[in-house]
Amino acid sequence: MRLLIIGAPGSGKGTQAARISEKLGVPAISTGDIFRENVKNLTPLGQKAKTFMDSGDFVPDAITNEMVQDRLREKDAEQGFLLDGYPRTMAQVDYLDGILNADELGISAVLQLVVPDAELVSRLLTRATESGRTDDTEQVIKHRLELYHQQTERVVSRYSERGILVKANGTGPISDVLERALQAITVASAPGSSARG
Ligand code: B4P
Repeated sequence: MRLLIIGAPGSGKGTQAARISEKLGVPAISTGDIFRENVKNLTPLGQKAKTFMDSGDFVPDAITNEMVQDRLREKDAEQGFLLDGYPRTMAQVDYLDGILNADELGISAVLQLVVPDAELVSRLLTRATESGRTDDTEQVIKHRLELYHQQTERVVSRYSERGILVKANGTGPISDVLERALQAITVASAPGSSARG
């Protein structure tokens, strides 16, 4: 299975990706986590990414695309993967198509987690008090949400046009969201499925 999980910051992508990947036996690959790991280890990639992340901007496509391509070439991703937080721009959509088309592979399903903006802000402000993430301040959260609406919603529309998008309500207890997400993925990736949104 080759799956994507898309949602606004705070929609629970990371939370659900870990659980879905465990259930389905494919690695969860989070671009945000890879960047944060690099920032923590002071690698050249981390040094390039840090300024963008701290201000809530996207890391430039060229850097992000190359990093994803390298990660998808690792052995554990051969049989499938769950990409969390990528693609977020139309250029990234095209790049991912190029990587997959070269190996004659397709995307099984794209799961969008839907959560109202007010709840997103409140979740991230709660996380800010616990995690110390430098991009969880009120002003930066607002900017990350704007970028999501401006750029990533176009990505969502593109996958919807292709008929591989499924939506799940991302509010309520984490276990309920997981159940809805797994159900949506199962329906979407069934052969001949027409229940796609
Ligand atoms: P990410 O790490 O992807 O950060 P995010 O979009 O804010 O989502 P995150 O994973 O943190 O939150 P989640 O929805 O899981 O990216 C960080 C930065 O990296 C970006 O701003 C950008 O600079 C860079 N980057 C990453 N990918 C990139 C790309 N493709 N191109 C360019 N730049 C890129 O939400 C989790 C929170 O919600 C948690 O606090 C959790 O406890 C809570 N939560 C989850 N489910 C809940 C529920 N049901 N109820 C209540 N709370 C819940």
